[in-house]
Amino acid sequence: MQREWKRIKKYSEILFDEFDGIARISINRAHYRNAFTPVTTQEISDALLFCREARNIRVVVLTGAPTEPVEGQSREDFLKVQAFCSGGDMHCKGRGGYVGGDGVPRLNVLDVQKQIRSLPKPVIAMVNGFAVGGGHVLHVVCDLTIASENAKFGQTGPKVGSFDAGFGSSYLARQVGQKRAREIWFLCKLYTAQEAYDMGMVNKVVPYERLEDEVVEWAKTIMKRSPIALRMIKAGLNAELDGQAGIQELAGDATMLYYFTDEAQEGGKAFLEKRDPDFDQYPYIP
Ligand code: 1HA
Repeated sequence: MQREWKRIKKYSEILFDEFDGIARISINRAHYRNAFTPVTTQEISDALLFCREARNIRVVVLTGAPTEPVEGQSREDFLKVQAFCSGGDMHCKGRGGYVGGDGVPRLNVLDVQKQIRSLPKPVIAMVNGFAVGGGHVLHVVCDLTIASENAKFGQTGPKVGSFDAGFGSSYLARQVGQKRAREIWFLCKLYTAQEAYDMGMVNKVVPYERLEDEVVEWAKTIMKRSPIALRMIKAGLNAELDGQAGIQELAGDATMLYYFTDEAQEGGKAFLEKRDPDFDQYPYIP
């Protein structure tokens, strides 16, 4: 089905669109299999910040822009060149990080990973082709992954002089188990969407033409659920892995809920009225 996605904001290396409460962030560098530069990741960060603030956005979808169809190109050949993201752009890999126009080396995709995990809204990776290297890690950190049948998954770091020993390893291992995570990193093989599904790092595999419909259906179902319940579940699942930083997120959400109570309001009111707070009026629930 064709949808009328509305452009939220114009960027140079990503597309940022909205449809019925769903924000879609597409890495738009299809000629390089949607590899990211420091600019791409900075733009994704900016778009995620927008999604955090925007009250009408309930679900975020991360994907890669498709290539332009070439005349005479078969469906099979078209599908072979599609990418979700092929990781850091090797043209900018310098000493100390990926180097943009300002000459400064950065690993700012790590900020994007943290933002995706701490966004209090579900993020779905819509994997339409290669999810490789740092691009693989991006799908790993999303809450859900829906892939098309042509998608290919894998790490390349130890082959190309890189590694992600953070979420790209530890969180991956939570999804596929320690043995599989080590295999993925040690061998640097590519896996089919079905293999990635069987390993537990993909929620569903569908034909390419159905991918967006499937993702939108999942998003619409999610949007029928209680936003605060989803937010708390996401924070709780993260906290289990994220130590103090995870507890901070979950605790922040608990504080937010506490501030909705009369009991919390009484504390502030009493301070401003220069009297002792009367907390006895609020019931203690066993
Ligand atoms: O590990 C990290 C980090 C760790 C910690 C903290 C931050 C990190 C940040 C980033 C990363 C990384 O991402 S390291 C891993 C970087 N990525 C890769 O090693 C993947 C490189 N690409 C590939 O292995 C393959 O291109 C592919 C499996 C995704 C697709 O293969 P295919 O279909 O055979 O296409 P190919 O011919 O290789 O590529 C098509 C075009 O896209 C080529 O350009 P062209 O010769 O047509 O001008 C190719 O150079 C370009 N391209 C593909 N991937 C990248 C790329 N150009 C730059 N960077 C890429 N990553």
